[in-house]
Amino acid sequence: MVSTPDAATAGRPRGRSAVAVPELVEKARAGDLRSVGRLISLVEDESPLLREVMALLAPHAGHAKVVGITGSPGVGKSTTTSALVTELRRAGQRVGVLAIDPSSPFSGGALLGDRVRMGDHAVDKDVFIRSMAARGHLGGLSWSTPQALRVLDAAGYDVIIVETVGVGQSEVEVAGLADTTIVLLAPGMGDGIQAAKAGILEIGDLYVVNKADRDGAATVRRDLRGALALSQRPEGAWKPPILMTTAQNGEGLAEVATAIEEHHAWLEQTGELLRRRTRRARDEIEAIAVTTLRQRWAGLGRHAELDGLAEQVARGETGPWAAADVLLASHLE
Ligand SMILES: Nc1nc2c(ncn2[C@@H]2O[C@H](COP(=O)(O)OP(=O)(O)OP(=O)(O)O)[C@@H](O)[C@H]2O)c(=O)[nH]1
Ligand SMILES: [Mg+2]
Repeated sequence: MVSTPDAATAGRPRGRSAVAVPELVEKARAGDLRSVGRLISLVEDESPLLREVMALLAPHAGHAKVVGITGSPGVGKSTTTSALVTELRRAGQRVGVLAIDPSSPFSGGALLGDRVRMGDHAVDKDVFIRSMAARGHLGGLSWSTPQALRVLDAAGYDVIIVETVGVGQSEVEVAGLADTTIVLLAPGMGDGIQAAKAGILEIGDLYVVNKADRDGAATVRRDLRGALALSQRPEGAWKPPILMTTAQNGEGLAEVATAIEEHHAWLEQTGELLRRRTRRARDEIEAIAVTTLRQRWAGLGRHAELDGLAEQVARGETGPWAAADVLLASHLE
């Protein structure tokens, strides 16, 4: 048997010329963790190969349940994620985890602590864990995350957990990416009304008060229940439950897994699942389109055009809207 050149190059370390996309996609779909990792690296590297990768993956995606976990630093997101993975594995589910740090331009290193906390699952071939920096992406979180999700979805993971470090706006952003958003709170994290921050009362499908072993957990739950009762949700909307966990020893995580199932069933019954996924796809398309456009005029030797227009606007020779029209017209063909 003579091995084909494609098969020989597909397993090599990163490097554009060494990548044979169809083989890589096949291997990833067959459960090869290294290939899955390489596809996610293509997302991180904003590789031009993504056009082909996403086209090949698209028919195989749409099966995974996407669960977002958000909350202030230190509430126990990583510990909860790890405990939830344990719970889901017990039920035989294959699980992907994406830990995203929207504030960090660094990949991996910034979230090294998370990897250590996820150590329990390091040898489980049905668990894929990856830290991803949202980097200085022109398109930000909405550019990279849906594409990384598609990789894991098409690779056959039943549940994908997206953990984001909560920094203001990103909490709301991640809610737009997930089917089910879990907002995590904990006692001893500053004032009791942390829930009112960053629109957290609107985005949660499940609320989890973690560190239930600590004093003050019941107070956090009570305050949250009061705040949620006051917040406006439309008629017939999902009523988010409040659950208590001690992630450190896995207590309460079975209930969280059940609540995720219940919420997912509700999403399917009401048609909200398709609506959410359509919204996610819409953001993704927009992010790719805008990024592509910016790349075009920032491309080699194309800066000159924007610079020239900028000078004209600065001199008062033309207005910024007319200049933008010129720029768009020359890049949209
Ligand atoms: N007492 C107690 N401590 C916990 C519990 N869950 C997590 N912790 C501890 O809380 C600290 C923070 O946990 P992490 O899981 O790293 O929290 P995080 O939200 O991922 O933190 P960042 O990623 O830095 O935002 C760690 O020291 C955990 O051991 C719990 O249920 N009870
Ligand atoms: Mg963490």
